[in-house]
Amino acid sequence: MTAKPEFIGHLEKHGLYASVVSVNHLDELGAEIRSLHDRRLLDDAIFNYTGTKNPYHTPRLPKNMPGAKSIIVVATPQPILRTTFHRAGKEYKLEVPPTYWDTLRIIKRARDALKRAFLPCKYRFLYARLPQKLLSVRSGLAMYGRTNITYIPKFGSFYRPTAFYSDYESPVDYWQEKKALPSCDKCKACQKACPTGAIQSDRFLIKAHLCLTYLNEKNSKIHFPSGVKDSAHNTLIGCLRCQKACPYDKDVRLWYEDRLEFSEQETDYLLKGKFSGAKAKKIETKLKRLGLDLSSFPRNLKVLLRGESGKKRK
Ligand code: B12
Ligand code: SF4
Ligand code: SF4
Repeated sequence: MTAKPEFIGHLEKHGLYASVVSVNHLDELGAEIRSLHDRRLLDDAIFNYTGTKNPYHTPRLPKNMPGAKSIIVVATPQPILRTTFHRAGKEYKLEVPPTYWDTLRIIKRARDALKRAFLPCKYRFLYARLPQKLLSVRSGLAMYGRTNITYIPKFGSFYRPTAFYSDYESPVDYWQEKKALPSCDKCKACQKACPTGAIQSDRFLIKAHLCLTYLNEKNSKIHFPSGVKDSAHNTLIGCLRCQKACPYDKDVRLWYEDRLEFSEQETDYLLKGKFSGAKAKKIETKLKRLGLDLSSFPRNLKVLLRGESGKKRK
């Protein structure tokens, strides 16, 4: 058996996890997602989620690295971000799930770690837009849960996968069959916790167009469907219900980083939803540190605070 490439152990010493596959699998990665869409198992809105220009399911080798040899995927563990809003004399701690924030910093950290791991060789690492979960699982780095989110040892689903094309030719190609978490056979925790019925018992592939994240990442002008209860909302963007319910996330579900506070005036401003000029720019700069922008305000904050004050009245 070929030994594990040294760079993987080097990254682990710095708290990052990695795997590598041959670039020859690039087409297979995209084709697998496209075939779900062709078979009408994947909604158009999800298939086209990142736009129709360079979509994640039709990856192409970058023009400036035509001789790429491998695709390396790096997993960076990330906690939940907790931020504080002040409203009518009360303090509300609201959450932003892992992977929404510090994206550029995480990509840079992963690339820098790779560069260091290969020294004195100077390989190149170019950011790759492709199906990141599928790559993580096909490379053996992660496993799928029935949530359709992917899980690594120790950090569960609390990690961001980042893929790079590289001119490094790996002696090992970790490409393999997809694996599900061993407990998914008997467990229904995520399905029970899902507030919108996106996780179904008769199929592994979720109905992603029902997922709350799909609904609350849309522009604030778009209302939530009437069937979505106030109690469904649990984070400023996205949703953490299925992740918090999963036994594979038991060691990380209370892993938080506290970041920023919004005064009564700032909270009121965000809830009014009339954004323009310097004030809007200033608050948007602040929101960026949470991985947010003004597009999902006031809707998401309004509905979340409504649910939170409801809870306090009980
Ligand atoms: C489109 C998209 C969404 C859509 C659709 C989600 C979905 N499930 O497809 C929406 C907006 C709903 C969404 C939501 C979220 N997303 Co999102 N999303 C993406 C994006 C752009 C593409 C995902 C994709 O490929 N979808 C297409 C489907 C078909 O792919 P798939 O889910 O991998 O499908 C596989 C499984 O179903 C599996 N499968 C099917 N049957 C079976 C049977 C068995 C036995 C097995 C083993 C497997 C298996 O095979 C399928 C592929 O062939 C990626 C970024 C990227 N470029 O990859 C981020 C990404 C996947 N999202 C991410 C995250 C974190 C989320 C949220 C958790 C955010 C949140 N906290 O709210 C939620 C989770 C929702 C959920 N339960 O999936 C992370 C995942 C990190 C991780 N640890 O896995 C990514 C990688 C972004 C990132 N870089 O951080 N997302
Ligand atoms: S993120 Fe929320 S809405 Fe989406 S599948 Fe998980 S629990 Fe359901
Ligand atoms: S909650 Fe249970 S069924 Fe859902 S992903 Fe986790 S182990 Fe699998």
